[in-house]
Amino acid sequence: MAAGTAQQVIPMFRLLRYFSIASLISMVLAAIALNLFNQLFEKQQLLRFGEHRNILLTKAFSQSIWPQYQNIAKTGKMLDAGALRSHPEIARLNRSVWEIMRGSPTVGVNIFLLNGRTLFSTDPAQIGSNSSNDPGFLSARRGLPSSQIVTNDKSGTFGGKLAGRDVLASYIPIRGSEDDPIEAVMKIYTDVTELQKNETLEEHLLILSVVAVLAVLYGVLFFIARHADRIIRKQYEQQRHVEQSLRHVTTHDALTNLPNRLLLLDRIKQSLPSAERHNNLLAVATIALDNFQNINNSLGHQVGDKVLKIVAQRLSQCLREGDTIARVGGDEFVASLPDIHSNVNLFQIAKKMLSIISVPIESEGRELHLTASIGIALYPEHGSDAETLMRKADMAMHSAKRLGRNRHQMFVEHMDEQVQQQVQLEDELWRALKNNEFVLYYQPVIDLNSGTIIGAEALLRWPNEHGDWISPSEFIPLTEQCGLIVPLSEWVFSEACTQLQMWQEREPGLNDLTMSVNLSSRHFETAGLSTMIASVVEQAGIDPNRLYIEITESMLAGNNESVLANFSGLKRVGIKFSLDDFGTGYSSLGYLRNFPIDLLKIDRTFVQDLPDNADNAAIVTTIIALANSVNLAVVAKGVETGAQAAFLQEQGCHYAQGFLFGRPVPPDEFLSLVLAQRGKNPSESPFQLIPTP
Ligand SMILES: Nc1nc2c(ncn2[C@@H]2O[C@H](COP(=O)(O)OP(=O)(O)OP(=O)(O)O)[C@@H](O)[C@H]2O)c(=O)[nH]1
Ligand SMILES: [Mg+2]
Repeated sequence: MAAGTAQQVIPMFRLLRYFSIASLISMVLAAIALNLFNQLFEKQQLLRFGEHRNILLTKAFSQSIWPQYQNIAKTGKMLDAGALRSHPEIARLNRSVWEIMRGSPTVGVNIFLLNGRTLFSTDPAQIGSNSSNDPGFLSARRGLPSSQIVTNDKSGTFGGKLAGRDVLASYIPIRGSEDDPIEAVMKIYTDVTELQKNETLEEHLLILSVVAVLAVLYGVLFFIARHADRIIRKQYEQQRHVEQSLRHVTTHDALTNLPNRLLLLDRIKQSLPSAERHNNLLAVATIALDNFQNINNSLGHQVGDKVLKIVAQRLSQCLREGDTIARVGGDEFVASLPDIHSNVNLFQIAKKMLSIISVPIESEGRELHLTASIGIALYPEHGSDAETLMRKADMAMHSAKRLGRNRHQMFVEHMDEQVQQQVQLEDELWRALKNNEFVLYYQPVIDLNSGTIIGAEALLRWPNEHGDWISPSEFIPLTEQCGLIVPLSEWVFSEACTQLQMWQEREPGLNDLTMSVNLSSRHFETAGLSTMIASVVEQAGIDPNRLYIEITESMLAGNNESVLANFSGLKRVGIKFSLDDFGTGYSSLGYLRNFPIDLLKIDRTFVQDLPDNADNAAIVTTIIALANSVNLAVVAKGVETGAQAAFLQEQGCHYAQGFLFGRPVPPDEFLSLVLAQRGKNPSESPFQLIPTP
């Protein structure tokens, strides 16, 4: 398996097998070698022993018997074979020889004259025959005794008497003493069959005992080798186990046990050639949970982990054979889907994934509702390598998020640029915060009855490098996505509160001014928000009652625990809440029981056509009446004309903001505006538009 995930397994060294084979071969070779050596050695031994005995025999014969036959030795060469056989001297010699041979293993004797003629033989048939070319005879005639063993004699020597026997034949010169000349050559046949048999038996016994010793040695070594083999096996198993665990750890996600990015890339790489061969599509889908951070923030990391495991299990259920689902980080999963035959097929899988994720998850007695955004890239249309496909699926997923989440989105070419622009903008935003490039403008909020500025709404502004203002609606969603919203919000609160304090320091009479600050929904769901704002207020040294946090209706829906905690925490320290854009959402005051709001802000869309637009007039009238019935103050936004202001005041609206009273301005201008207004006679106030009755 890859990035080296398909690793080679090193085979185990099979000690016992090699030991057994090598030992067996060694034993057989040792037995053969021993046998050969022994045979050679014993034959030599037998030859030496037999020859020595025959030399002694010949010596005795030469000295005691042979001198009696000098006569026939001389005349014998003139006689033919028949005459020799019937010669009385030969008959006497025959008896003498048989006399000597009795009781000994000698089974035959020949006596050759120096010309090679057989003068005498215990086998009469051989008398008179010629052995002048016999190598044994020739050697003996030169004075060198010579012997040879004929095993299992087939020649039928001595008329067949020695057939099948082992015979030692020695040629020995006959002479009176050592220094005398050679007179004849004696050939002595000795039957060594029994001797040979005994030797062979001894030889077998020796081999057997050597083999037995080797077998015992083998047995001892076998036990040692078996023990060593077991240790090797155990170590090998342990090593394999460690390797397998290591391979698993490096290729799988620890939390969900799904393959990780490394293994996924490998699987995609493996599937691509097959997709190319069979002309199939291969899809890579990035599945990212929506707003998963809320779960971590409101219920804790442990619940978040549990949710991730459940999602991993569910996604695995959507897979077909050959598919892979991997967790590649945080709340992001990537599926490799080879063998896709059509887009319809693919969208069915994506829908199945979305629907299985949306099944509520039970956790500690509550139901969690999850959604996800899926981005899909296809081989070969969007890329031909795993990395490109994964990158494009990721872009498509981000696009699905931008389009509202809980959907699947196929990659389309221009996404590349969009995402790059977004990444660049994210970088710029982070840099802007670091370099203090953001600024706050302040828009006056007017008391419609007195016409005085009672407070300011802090509005975030960001000038780009050309000096143009970039609208918060353009960059706030991005700051929420990239996590910048939290530090940015912190900065906004700190800046606005400090500013309020600075105005008051410069003009102590302004200690009744209020400050409204907008809060992002994402930030409202962040644990610890209330502590952060409380400490900012404390550090700035302002009265918490003068700070209004602007939230929207949708932020209160959903019973989010962090929201509840933040809301009550902020209320406890005395900070107030205004409900922004009222009328555009649920328009229900029912949930105000859980969230006691201090101020209601009517959205500009209802104000813009007042008083002529009857529908808007009816809505605004109803909202004001509703608010008054529960003793809620009301601010109308987007007031641009005197007629709008007059209508609102008539309906009982308390406060207003809009271009009629002042655009958002830098802090110094705002201060001048307030001071200018407060310095005037109320009747001259530009905001005292409606004459007091
Ligand atoms: N419980 C848990 N949370 C994790 C883990 N890894 C990352 N996270 C969190 O997962 C969250 C992923 O956040 P994002 O995907 O950026 O944001 P989101 O809230 O899901 O919002 P969108 O994806 O934009 O819809 C972050 O808050 C991470 O801290 C983990 O192993 N366990
Ligand atoms: Mg997410």
